[in-house]
Amino acid sequence: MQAAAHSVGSQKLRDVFANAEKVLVVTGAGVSAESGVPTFRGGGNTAVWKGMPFEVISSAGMLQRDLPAVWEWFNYRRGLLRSVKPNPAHQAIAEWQNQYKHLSLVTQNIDGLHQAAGSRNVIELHGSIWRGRCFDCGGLQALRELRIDDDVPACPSCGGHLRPDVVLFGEMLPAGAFERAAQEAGDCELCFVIGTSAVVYPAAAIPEIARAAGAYVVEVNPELTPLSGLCDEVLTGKAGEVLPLIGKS
Ligand code: BV8
Ligand code: ZN
Repeated sequence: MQAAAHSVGSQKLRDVFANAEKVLVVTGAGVSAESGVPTFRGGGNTAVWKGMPFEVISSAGMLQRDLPAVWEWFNYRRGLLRSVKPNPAHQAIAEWQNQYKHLSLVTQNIDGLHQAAGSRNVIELHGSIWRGRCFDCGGLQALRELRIDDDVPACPSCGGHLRPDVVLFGEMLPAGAFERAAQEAGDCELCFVIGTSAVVYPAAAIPEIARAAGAYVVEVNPELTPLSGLCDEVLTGKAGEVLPLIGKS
């Protein structure tokens, strides 16, 4: 698909984009790639930290075995994120939210860039790198201001150990998050799937639910994914270049 100067996608997409009332946007690490945030899988290899594939360092097992190592991994990533800004893909999605009666945004990303771009009511399926959660009292602690050196940060309310408020492999998603996302998928007329390799579950099931419910499903990704065959339309390209052109005549 050669991106014409002013529009991308089929006439069908332009029609659905113009007339839909209920829209669902599902995003993964690829939507933040143009902001300089490394993806997990791209170019065939998987992110590795100190010799451990990220599914290992970002796992419930590692939290039990070595909490300081988990903090070191997320401190490193939070350090990377301090200097990044939302890109045109995040901005396009935030603008769409003002255009539609009902647009819901479901992300696997923990980087907070959708919110930084102005998106509201973002369903964070896998939590946020900017929050800590207390093992003992369950209290949440904003981490943006918190100076974290190598120790495990303590809960300001009860002194207990904090953990990153992210969903690790082998852990359940935040209460109600998947259910809300599945509800939106079952109701939407148009579903965009942007920058995800669609291999991590249950997140990857959301577009499948939208498809099964009859929504027009559109994938935006420079590479094909296990989901591509299930989509009504695949826009092959970078989200920051493709999204601003969608619906433009
Ligand atoms: C659970 C937070 C149950 C932490 C994350 C069913 C089948 C098989 C396995 C399972 C299954 N059900 C459960 C599992 C196990 C596991 C899983 O799915 N494993 C996978 C690896 C097979 N799932 C879980 O463990 C989940 N929990 O199932 O609990 C349970 C039941 C009972 C009791 C207890 C528990 C929890 C999963 C969540 C884990 N946490 N993140 C952290 O960030 O470290 S997952 C993390 O990885 C991300 O959040 C995201 O979900 C995933 C990475 O995927 P993507 O975001 O898609 O990124 P990726 O790099 O892979 O791809 C980027 C894409 O962008 C590429 O396609 C690329 O081409 C594209 N791209 C690149 N540049 C651009 C672009 N696109 C557009 N524009 C560009 N410029
Ligand atoms: Zn506490």
